This record gives sequence, structure tokens and C-alpha cells, in this order.
Amino acid sequence: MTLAFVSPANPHGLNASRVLGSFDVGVLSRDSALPWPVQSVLTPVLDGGDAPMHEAWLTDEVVERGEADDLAWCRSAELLFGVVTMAEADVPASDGASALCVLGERAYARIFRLLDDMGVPHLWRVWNYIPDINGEQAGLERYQQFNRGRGAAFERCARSVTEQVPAACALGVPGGPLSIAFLAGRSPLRSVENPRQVSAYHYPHVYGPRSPTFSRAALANVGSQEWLFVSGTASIVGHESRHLGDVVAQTLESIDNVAAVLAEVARHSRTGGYALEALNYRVYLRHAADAQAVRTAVTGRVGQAHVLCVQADICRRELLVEIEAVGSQAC
Ligand code: 3EB
Repeated sequence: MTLAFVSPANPHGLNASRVLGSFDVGVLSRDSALPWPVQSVLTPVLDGGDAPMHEAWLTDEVVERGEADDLAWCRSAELLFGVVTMAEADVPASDGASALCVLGERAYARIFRLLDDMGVPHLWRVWNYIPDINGEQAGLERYQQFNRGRGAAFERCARSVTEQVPAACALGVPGGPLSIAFLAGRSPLRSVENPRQVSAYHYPHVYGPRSPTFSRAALANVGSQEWLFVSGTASIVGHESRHLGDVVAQTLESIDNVAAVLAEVARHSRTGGYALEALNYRVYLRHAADAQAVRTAVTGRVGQAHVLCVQADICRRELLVEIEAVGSQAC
């Protein structure tokens, strides 16, 4: 039993019997006609001449797929990948909760119900793409509205909000629906925190009434492989944003945070740990014009590692860059 992460030039060329799901980055392609769940995110790709990028999760197990209005999923015996897509337009706000808050709760409750139904209960990694993430609504930033809904769903579905929470990212996209992709497993994850940062689920309430529900990284085993998912990582030390207005300094601080997570991962890993150079990176930049400077700063630290740069809004207005990574090793 194996899991693989690939970046195909053309996802239509993949062997469908092996694909759990894929990402179309840089294009909103809801009619891609691919037979598996696709998360399409409207974050312009900043390298390779604006061509959309594709990434896919593959397995060598037999897969089964299903689809409902707002959810597409694909499972093997041990793994489950899915994408929830929900538009705010038809959702009435209620009890001071915005449509986005309601949708965030609905989306996560939907995911947890599927995980329970499928007997694949452990949520390992979540990709959250939120339209207008820094916008203000009902007196609260939309990212904070999302956090309220997400946290409420974890509680309503009797999930811990501090123990073994998934690795995640949360980025702003210019338009389209709320889009949440997830990878879950039958075996539990081992979540990892960063000693340089306050755990996000313990952020003080100056950042919003409900702290975000994610861990800094997650380790999970698939057959004889160990997978590492490093969450979106920004220029935050303790709980405070650092290097305001300086995108290169924010980038280097973010990489220092990834390195600190890797040092912590090495203590939990069954493989001896991961080098910065051994991971595959997605870098989100608030300003497309920063791409060259950020890429130079990142490659100076991660060497030949694969780095995809895309434009997206980060969940705090002052943050200019967020870096996530994935890796695996035999164990
Ligand atoms: C941070 O460290 C930066 O809300 O799921 C990174 C990864 C961030 C995940 C989330 C938010 C999330 O707080 C933002």
C-alpha cells in the first residue's frame, strides 16, 4: 500500500484507477471532466508563465468514488480524499453568524460525517480556500468567521480542538466558492507543534473569538511509508506577526519556522527525520511582484527542492508570505 504525490503536466494523462484526487492551481475549472475529486483554486501561478499547475495524490490500492451536490470523494481501504465546494450566495446568516461561518461549520460537519460513514476517521491534512479572506463582515474579519464555523463543527462532531488536529492551510482566493480539500486515513496522525510558536488553537483572542483548529504538522503512516504534512507556515513568532512590510525577512522567518517544525518532527518520526531540502513546497505570496525575491530567498534555504509559487491572500493582513510542504520516507 502506497501513497504518492505527483505534479503531472496534464492530469488527463494519469491512470484513473490510481488517482485519489488532484489540484488545479491557477484556474477555476469546475468542468474539468476528471473522474476524481478535483480542488481547483484560483491562485495565479507565479512561475512557468502563468500556466495552471496540477498536483495529484495517487495510490496503488483499489479505489471507489462518490459524488453529492457539494462533495466529491475517493477512497481506498486506508485512505480518503475529498473536496467540499460550497457557495455563500444561498446561505442565510443567522444569530449574528455570517454565511461564511455557517458554511464553514456545514463543510466541516459534512467532512466528519463522511469520515464516520466511511470508517476512515482520522483527518490528516486540510486545504482551505476562502474567498475574500481578509474582508470584513458582521464586524468580524471573514477568516475569523470561518474559524468560528470550523471550531463549532469540530465541537459539534465531538472532535478534539487541541489533540491530533489536522495539518492545514487557509488562503484567500479572489472569488468562487468556499473550497475545502482533505486527506484522511484509517490510522491516526501524530500532530507536531512548533516550539517557536504558540499553538494556533491556543492563539489569544485578540486574533478572533475562536482560535483556528490546526496543528503545525502531521505525521501519518501509509503501509511502509511515513508521510509528513507541514501546515501553512508564516512569519509568526510566539503569536505575533514579525517583519511587517519586509517580504524577504518574512520568508526567512517562515523557513526558520519550518526548520523548527522539522526539528520537532525528528523527535516524533519513525524515519529519523526530514531535511529542508527533501520536501516539496507550495509558497503563497500576497503580492505577485515579490515572486522573484521570495523564490531566491526560499531556494537559498531549501536548495534543489521543488518550489511552486502562487499568489494568494494570507489570513492576517500584514502577512506577505506563507509556506507549506509535504514529504515522505520509507520506514
Ligand atoms: C498561522 O500560522 C498562519 O487556519 O487552517 C496557517 C495554516 C494559517 C493554517 C488555518 C492558518 C491556517 O496562523 C495562518
